[in-house]
Amino acid sequence: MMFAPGWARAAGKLKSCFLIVWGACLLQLAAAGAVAAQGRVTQSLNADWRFCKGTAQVPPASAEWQKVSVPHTWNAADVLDDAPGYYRGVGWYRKTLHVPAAWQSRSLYLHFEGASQTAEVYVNGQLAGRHVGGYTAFSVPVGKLLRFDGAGLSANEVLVKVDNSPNPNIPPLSGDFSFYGGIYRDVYLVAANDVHFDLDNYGSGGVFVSTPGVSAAAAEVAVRGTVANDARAARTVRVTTRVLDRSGRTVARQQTRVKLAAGQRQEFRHALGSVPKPHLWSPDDPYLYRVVTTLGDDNARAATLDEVNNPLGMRWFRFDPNEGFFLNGQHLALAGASRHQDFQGLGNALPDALHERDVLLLKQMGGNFLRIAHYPQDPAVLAACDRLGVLAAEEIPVVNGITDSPEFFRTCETMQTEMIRQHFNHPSVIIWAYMNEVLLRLPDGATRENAAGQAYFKRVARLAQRLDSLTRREDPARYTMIVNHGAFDLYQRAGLTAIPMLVGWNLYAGWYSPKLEDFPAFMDQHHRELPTKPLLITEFGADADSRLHAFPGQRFDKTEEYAAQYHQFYLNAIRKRPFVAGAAVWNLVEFNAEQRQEANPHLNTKGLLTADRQPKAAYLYYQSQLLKTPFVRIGSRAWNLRSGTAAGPDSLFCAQPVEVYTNQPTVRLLLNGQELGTRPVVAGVARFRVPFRQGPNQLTAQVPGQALSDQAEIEFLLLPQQLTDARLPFTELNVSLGDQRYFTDAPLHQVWVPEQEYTPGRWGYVGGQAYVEPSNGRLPYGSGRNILGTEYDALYQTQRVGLRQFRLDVPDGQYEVTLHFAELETAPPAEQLAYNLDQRAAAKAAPTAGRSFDVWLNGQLVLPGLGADTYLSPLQATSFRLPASAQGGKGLVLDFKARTGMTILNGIQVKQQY
Ligand code: GCB
Ligand code: CA
Repeated sequence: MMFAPGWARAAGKLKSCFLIVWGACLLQLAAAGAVAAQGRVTQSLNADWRFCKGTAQVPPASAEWQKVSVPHTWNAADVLDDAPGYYRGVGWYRKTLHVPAAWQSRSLYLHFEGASQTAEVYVNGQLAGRHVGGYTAFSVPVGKLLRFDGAGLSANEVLVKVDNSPNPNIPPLSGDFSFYGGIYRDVYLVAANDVHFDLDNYGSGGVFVSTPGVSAAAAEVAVRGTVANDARAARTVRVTTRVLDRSGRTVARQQTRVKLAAGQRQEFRHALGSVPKPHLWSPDDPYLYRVVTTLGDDNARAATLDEVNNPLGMRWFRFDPNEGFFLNGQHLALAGASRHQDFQGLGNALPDALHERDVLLLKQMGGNFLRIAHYPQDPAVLAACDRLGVLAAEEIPVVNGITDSPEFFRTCETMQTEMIRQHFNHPSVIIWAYMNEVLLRLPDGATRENAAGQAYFKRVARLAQRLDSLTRREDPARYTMIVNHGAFDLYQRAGLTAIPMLVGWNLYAGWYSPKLEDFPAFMDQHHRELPTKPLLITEFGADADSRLHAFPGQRFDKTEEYAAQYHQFYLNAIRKRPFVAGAAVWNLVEFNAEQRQEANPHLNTKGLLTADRQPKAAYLYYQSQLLKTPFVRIGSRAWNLRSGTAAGPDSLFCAQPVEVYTNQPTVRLLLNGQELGTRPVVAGVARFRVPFRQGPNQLTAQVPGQALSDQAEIEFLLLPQQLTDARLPFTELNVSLGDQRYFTDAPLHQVWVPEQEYTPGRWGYVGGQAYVEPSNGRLPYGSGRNILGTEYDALYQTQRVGLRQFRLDVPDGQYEVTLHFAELETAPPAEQLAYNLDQRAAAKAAPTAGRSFDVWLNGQLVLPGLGADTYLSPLQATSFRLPASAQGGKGLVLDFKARTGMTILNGIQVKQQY
């Protein structure tokens, strides 16, 4: 017997409920050495596909088919480049299936875990099935289209047309994430017996497990499903459900006989009496039972015709508007994060192991709650939540707005049904949601007040009502939720806070709006005005580019320091309000949003982890607050290459603040073995000032009286205060103008320091002011625009305007000076950042005011007439490297002289050669 290489992988791996089943069947068959297998066979089909981007019709015969394996996306690279937009269109995939003659009598299906966003599956040139929606699984029956020639293996062609073009009838319509195209999750071929559990039920496993009653004393388990008889003869089968504990002992069992006419489908229901003293499932003890449902031939006692395995967690829960969330009768503050499904460099095409790792990283943070947003994710995510004890909310991608068309409504309903049925058997799921910030973008012509607006609110409410009713019908045991942005009255008025069982709020006070204090006020308003409605904080977060640091951080400066401060404020405010059932940080990980203009473009940097999953300070802070085990970590331990200027003319250190995060009462800090003091811990944080020295600095945080400590190795590049200081010979200086932040460039081993004003003996600018983007009220300084032609956007986004000089009183010698420029004034001016940034404002940029200026170096005109007519095109990084010699103790003097408009400088690097 021969199988595709994916065979072993499918068999060995723990997958979602129904995939576990398949694995189990395979193992069983292999052990029995069964050749004429009767049970279900499943092969993963990930290897050896051919792909081409193409036209809407048949793929061009001459097309250069590229060899790929799935998971695959065609957008992994183009969401990262400087060209606005990414390919949204058709892609074709093809693959040869080799099927044995013995499968002719079987029921054969192709199962796709996800293809974005529409798919048409052809087998041997004929349409086998279609699917709409990029985030849910689907199964396509292919048996009738497969060819079986002779006794050996027969080759069959599978062709899949995938399309991620924008489509007004398919959510999401817009959003702050990239809508990657491709077959980006696993694909399987299922060969079931002609009598089998339902394989035509919205891509689900066809068998549904629930726990109608669970208490510490006893649990009732219910199982329902459908048996399908694809055979030409009538059959009578036995359906058996067994509940096994972890040791494999059967704790409950039920069997029924089902009679099926040829071609008939028949439902079955098992109510398994009570399991005494069930081992409960919880985050601390995610104990899983296994529910094995088998189909046996009534005549041949031994043969198993089909088998489906599902995980089972015995738990019960409720939400209370005053007291929050309760699991198994005990209060549990839900705390965690949301997560998108992409990974640095891979787009959304991830191996399961990377999905699982994210859930583990959430667990290791102390999180017990995952908001699976903004769409259903890989079954591996749900399975990991079950196993690790992470409670989950999942939602369909109705984001920012809706289309008022019957087709859009129907697509939403189908997606919701698929999500619920596909992930029904995951005990981790407690909430099904279906809308995110749906009133963020009103349609053209509609306002909050006018008739068009009112009509739109009605239509949105109608869709919400339909999805809510559907969800309660499909799954009466879970809660429904709508997630809103912080416009309380708007959602109230539209009726969207009344429809769902739970209301989620995405709140960004202190980020998109100025005052942190508006956050607690908002929670209190909900509690006051909607006293019967439990609430969750479904989003809050602040961007942090881990290369950027400042003392102190400021709102919107994208430093880790501000983000850490923001999260400390939020967590404390949430904890003071027991009526808040749960909170999920936006986001666990940095994620790609192609249209985002940022310090690090195309990236939403609100992640507590970087896009390659390195923890930022805020992640460590959450660990200190959420983990129950003793914990201590130096907050900025990952910032291990730093710089700064010596504290005074005589000192050989630079003092910078360092935060230590712990759940213990006091912390002692040592620098290179020398004690810096012991500090009390306030709300999880102990604050120190550390006198860093040139070179390696070893920081040790200790909890007095305990064997609990953390160590960080930090290399410090100490800049002399007086540039001729012989004890700290000048080597190089990198300055970001118009900037108050440090920027660490680890790969180049360079640190850019904030600007300063020139004083004799030192370095700095003379005259001018920091650039502030006129149309952007959020940035404290600099521009938010994408700068083309550089990976160092953050540096080019800030600038000093109108400076007269930049001077450095360096010792005599030979130097290399590099000046960096980017024209930040453009027309049209930058768009205001909305929560979702789906505009294409970056596409066109033209200079507003003409500017032209000269740069002189040590009295020589080196850059004449810099301006729009010469080298400075808008939002384009430009730099010039100039040799320079300092002589006669005069240092280096750069003069900036305007011809028209104002002079500018974005960055300067000075390096001593000899
Ligand atoms: C939101 C959205 C989310 C965005 C986030 C942000 O409210 O729900 O999709 O990514 O804000 O970072 O702006
Ligand atoms: Ca997968």
